[in-house]
Amino acid sequence: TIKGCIFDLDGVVVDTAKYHYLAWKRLANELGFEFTEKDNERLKGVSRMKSLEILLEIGNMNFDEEIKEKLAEKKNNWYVEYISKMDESEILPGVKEFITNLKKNGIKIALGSVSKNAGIILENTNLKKYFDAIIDGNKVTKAKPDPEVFLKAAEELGLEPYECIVFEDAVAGIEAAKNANMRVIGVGSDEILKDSDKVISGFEGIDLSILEF
Ligand code: B16
Ligand code: MG
Repeated sequence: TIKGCIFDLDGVVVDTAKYHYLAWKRLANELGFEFTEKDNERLKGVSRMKSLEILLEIGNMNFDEEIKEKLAEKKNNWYVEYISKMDESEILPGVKEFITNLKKNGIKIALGSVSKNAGIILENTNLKKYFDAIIDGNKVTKAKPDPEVFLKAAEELGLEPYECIVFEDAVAGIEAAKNANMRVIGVGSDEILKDSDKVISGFEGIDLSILEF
């Protein structure tokens, strides 16, 4: 039976995926090339530096390490500017109700994000109190699809991987959950998340039966 739920942050709990996209697009445009929403799917769940590599590959560009650090920092500054204006209204529909319901039923809750900015987002949206364990980009060294983030989350909850379910919106995140030997529910579009065990379009109207397989 399932004893813990691990939530990805960007794109699952809050719609920060759109802010990552806007900031990367701004950088691409400044460098002189287009960056589409479809391109952006490849960046979801991927670390900041790896995201930059993919972006530069799309734009057919390359820079030395020092400049790359600067570009990543520039993107992050824009991103932080966007997320610093966030509040509770940006929590995705049904998320709080679903998490509250899980807690009432004795299920433990963890955050499993590779973002180094997770803390600011949880703070601004007042969500910190819901989580029994918070694993973010400051606690992991390997980004998804590496399972590290989810394994650490399970460990901090005191659970075995098979007792946990992951909620993810990114292809890399689904792979990471599979690599951790966990069940994974995709949040988003069927087409993109076809490798997950189940797909939901969002949390509105979702009850505990979703955890049954
Ligand atoms: P940062 P998640 C991931 O968060 C995002 O999906 C991904 O787009 C981003 O590049 C990564 O965090 C790193 O974020 O630049 O804020 O450290 O989906 O694992 O919650
Ligand atoms: Mg995500």
